Amino acid sequence: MRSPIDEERLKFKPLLPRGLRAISSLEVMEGEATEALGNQEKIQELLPKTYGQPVLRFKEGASKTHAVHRVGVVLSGGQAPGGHNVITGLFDALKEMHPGSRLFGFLDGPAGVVENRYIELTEEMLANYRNTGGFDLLGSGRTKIETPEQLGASRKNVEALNLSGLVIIGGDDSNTNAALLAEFFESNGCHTYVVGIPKTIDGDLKSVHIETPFGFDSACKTYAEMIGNIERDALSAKKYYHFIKLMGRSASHIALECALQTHPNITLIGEEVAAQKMTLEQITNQIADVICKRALQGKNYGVVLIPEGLIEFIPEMKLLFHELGGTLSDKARETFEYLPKEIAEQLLLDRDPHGNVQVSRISTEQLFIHTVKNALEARSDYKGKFAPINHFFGYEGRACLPSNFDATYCYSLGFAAAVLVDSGHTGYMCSIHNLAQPVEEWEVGAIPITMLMNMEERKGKLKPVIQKALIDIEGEPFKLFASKREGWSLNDDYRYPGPIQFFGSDSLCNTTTVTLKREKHVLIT
Ligand code: FBP
Repeated sequence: MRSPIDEERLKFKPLLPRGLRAISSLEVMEGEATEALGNQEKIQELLPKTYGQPVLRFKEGASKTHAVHRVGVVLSGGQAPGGHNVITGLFDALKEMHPGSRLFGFLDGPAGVVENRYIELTEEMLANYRNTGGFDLLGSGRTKIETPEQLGASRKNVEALNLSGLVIIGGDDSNTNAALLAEFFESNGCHTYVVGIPKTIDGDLKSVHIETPFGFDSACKTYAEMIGNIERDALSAKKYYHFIKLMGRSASHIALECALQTHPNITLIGEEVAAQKMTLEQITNQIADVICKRALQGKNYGVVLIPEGLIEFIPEMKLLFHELGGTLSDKARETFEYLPKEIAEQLLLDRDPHGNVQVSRISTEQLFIHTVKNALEARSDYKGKFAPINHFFGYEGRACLPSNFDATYCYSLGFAAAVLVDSGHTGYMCSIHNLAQPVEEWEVGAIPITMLMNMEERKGKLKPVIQKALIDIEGEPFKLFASKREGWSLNDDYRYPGPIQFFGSDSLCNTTTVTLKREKHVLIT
């Protein structure tokens, strides 16, 4: 049985940007030719058919009739709030262009495409998933499509279904899959156009053209609510230090956004640690210094945010990850032996199918509790009481009800994907601009996925992949944080954002992240 809030959310009708409302008369305009982010020659050599395609913008034109389409859709990688709305947007747009069009959902992520597991999606089925969180409509997975067998099987399956389009909803790794499939289909005379949708709570799939991936807004709001609650508890009980690890496999966007929303005492940022080449000992001392200063004020409590990806940015840990699985150098061995046993064991876990370290399974917050405790014990001038509690806020934020922003953004992304399939574009990712402005003013188009790619080492080999967008420590969001953090470390200037709001004024319900607003120079302090 549905909860009352689920019932209400099913009735929510996302607005469409002005530029998507007349979907039957949209024209796709080609802009400038593009280049890959890095290793241009190699990416062009590996993806010759889809490389260098132009940026696209949608524009209202003359009304036209549309072909019947059969389109496949797949949810890929980690859950992110709003995924179901991409699917409902895609479905509604296809039906609006031609009521005879049909949508098929592949099950359990890219594996469903390779293994030909799918269901047909109908209005009745989707009626229960509008504006809901999670990826449970189809399930998800992290299969990397790269071998000739996987590529061949995918082609056979989309051809057997006679698909004119395949829409892949995913993060950097899943959209790398989309780029490889688009190239393979084009090179082999397969007429299924592949379109990518930018998704990830981590916030690291972005560029000049992709202002934010979907899911980041809702996930950060969920974590910020929980952090605010903990801050208030800390301030009430005045006896615990809360060490909170936050998701964000590589980039620290989530930690930065949550800090801007909640003003905790300490927030570590992986990109800054990397830029300053800070060692484990230096980071530990930085935290211990704040704890000592607060103890002098009689404050033996506080909140510390730790991005899960931080661990890979610490130089000695980076070296260790690089050498694990082979012979360890003296330096790497020394680091390994220094770690508490359970953390050292977590480091030995298998990597995911894309070669990423599974940082969500490494208790970095416990590592810092351990090192900070030792550091404080060694300080003769520290007279405070250190009672730490560890938390991990990760999976809690990935399947929540999407905020109005994500529900609306995703619905529009689904519409944009339908336009791309209809206009015969492949190897593209939908891109919507002006997202910090009201929905009516959003501008819709697409960019070739190759534009986001470079060559990186994965499982010991150089591969063409989408480059993760890390925090720019010269950028506006970080600069705002840097200007405030000293004050937040000592004066408990906590903020309590409360739960995501769906009903009420625009400032409560329809505002997006501080990160996006600062990046787009929408003034806020
Ligand atoms: P995506 O990049 O696929 O969106 O997933 C990101 C993420 O949520 C990370 O924040 C986290 O480290 C990882 O997924 C956890 O992966 P898994 O779901 O496989 O445990």
